[in-house]
Amino acid sequence: MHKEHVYIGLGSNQGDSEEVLSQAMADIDVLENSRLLARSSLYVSSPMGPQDQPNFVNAVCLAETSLPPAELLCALQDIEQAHGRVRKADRWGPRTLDLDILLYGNQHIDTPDLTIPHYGMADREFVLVPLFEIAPSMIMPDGKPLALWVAKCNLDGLKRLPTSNQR
Ligand code: ROI
Repeated sequence: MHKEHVYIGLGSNQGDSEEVLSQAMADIDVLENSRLLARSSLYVSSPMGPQDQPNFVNAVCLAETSLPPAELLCALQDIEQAHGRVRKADRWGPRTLDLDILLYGNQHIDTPDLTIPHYGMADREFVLVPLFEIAPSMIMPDGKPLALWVAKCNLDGLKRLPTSNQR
């Protein structure tokens, strides 16, 4: 069966975020017709958007899957739900678990539900740095090396958690 490589961004700032992210990556590993290939370290990041919310824990993982993008999105939303995510009108508020498809093979997708490559990647250090950790030689959809995107982002609010915190 044909499989695509998919990079998924994970974020949480409610509950035991480190545990939630580790569990979510284990959940992705057991999705049907899918397998986890790599996981970044966990990072603590100051919130982008409204500042009156807790710091986030972020990570990126690489999986291979034969689920088409829309089915993968549904499966990831199921994982979000299982971790108590309640979708609120407040798009920028705190969340127990946020899973974003960053890249799906080299496909470009633009539907009401799904924009791939993920629209916010370029200015999110909490996505680019963990992505760089597991894909240091990646060329981005604009043809530029990921390393160049990382070099341009502000790393001030970002801290890699020590390995002892990685579960
Ligand atoms: N800020 C950080 N640092 N990490 C996130 O995952 C994140 N997710 C969000 C908003 C509220 C935009 N801010 C974030 O959805």
